[in-house]
Amino acid sequence: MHTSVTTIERFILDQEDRYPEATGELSNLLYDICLATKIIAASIRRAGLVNILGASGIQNVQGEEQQKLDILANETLKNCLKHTGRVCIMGSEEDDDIIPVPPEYPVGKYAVLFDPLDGSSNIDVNSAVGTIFSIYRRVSMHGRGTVADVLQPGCKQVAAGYVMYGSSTMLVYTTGQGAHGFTLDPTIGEFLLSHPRIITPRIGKYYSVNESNFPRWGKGMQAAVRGLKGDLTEGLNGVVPKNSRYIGSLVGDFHRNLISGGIFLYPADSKNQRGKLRLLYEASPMAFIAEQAEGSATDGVNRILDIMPEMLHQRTPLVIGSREDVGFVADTVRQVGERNSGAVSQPAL
Ligand code: P6P
Repeated sequence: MHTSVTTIERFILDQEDRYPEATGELSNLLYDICLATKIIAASIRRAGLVNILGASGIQNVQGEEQQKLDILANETLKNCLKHTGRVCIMGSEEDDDIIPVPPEYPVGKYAVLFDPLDGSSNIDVNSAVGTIFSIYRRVSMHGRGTVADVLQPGCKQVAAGYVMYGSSTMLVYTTGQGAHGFTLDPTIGEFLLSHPRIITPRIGKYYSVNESNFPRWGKGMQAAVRGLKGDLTEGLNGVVPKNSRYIGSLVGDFHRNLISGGIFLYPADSKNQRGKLRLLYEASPMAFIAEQAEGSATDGVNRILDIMPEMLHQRTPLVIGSREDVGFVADTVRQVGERNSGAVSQPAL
């Protein structure tokens, strides 16, 4: 029986055909990233068998204990991208500074940022981890790429995506023509189209947040999360009470909510004044995907994709997922802010 399977390569080409001016470079860059994530997936599947579990004894720029798989994922992505002539500069959660293309290789017109293995603290307990990537067209006019090529607002992304290494390996990406999901068939080593044009429900079933931080949030965020649970003690309007789901891995929590409907929150708090998650290689790519799936993403109040980055590892509060739920949080934060001390213009605490 003929099965109409669409490989990601075929899908990317079909999308490219809609742009007569397309040169195929972005398509090839997306293939390069797919190859890197297949290699990472294979390593993760064997992690329990080969001695690549556990900490490396090295700390990354975030001051976080680098897991061996973090390093392997980071080196795999850099090795799959640096020689292609499609990239002018890279940025990674695992590298202190921007990553130039080695002088022996040509440079191209794209800047690529990535979190090579997000949620890596979950590796040793075999919980979902993922790779997140974000692609911009360079803004520098010539030569080897510069930091300006990566410090662009999320609305300038030309593509973004993530790979979740979960019960199956799934890739979700967008180039601004919707968000589409592919599942890796390990028997043939191909990502096959499994979730064309993902649309996230306007109202979600779940809310995902680390509630142990509740005492450190601002009053507005505390009221909003109470409202998500149907607790209307604030006298504000609420939403249909949601179930709590939180696995401590952005990719895993985001993906569940994207498919089923839900809201993920990592607010700023009195300890993390700018929030914990990073703007360029976590919040912005996920925000691009969320908006392409008819969801939305804010820092609690302001649209993530409008934030102008100032630093490579800049952090941001993040509220992302089902459009009406994200809107409820923003409205609640504003109402509480106006009630307590005048109009709110700063990110929600
Ligand atoms: P917490 C993983 O370390 C991560 O960067 C995200 O993947 C995840 O959403 C968040 O941190 C979890 O943070 O403070 O709840 O453990």
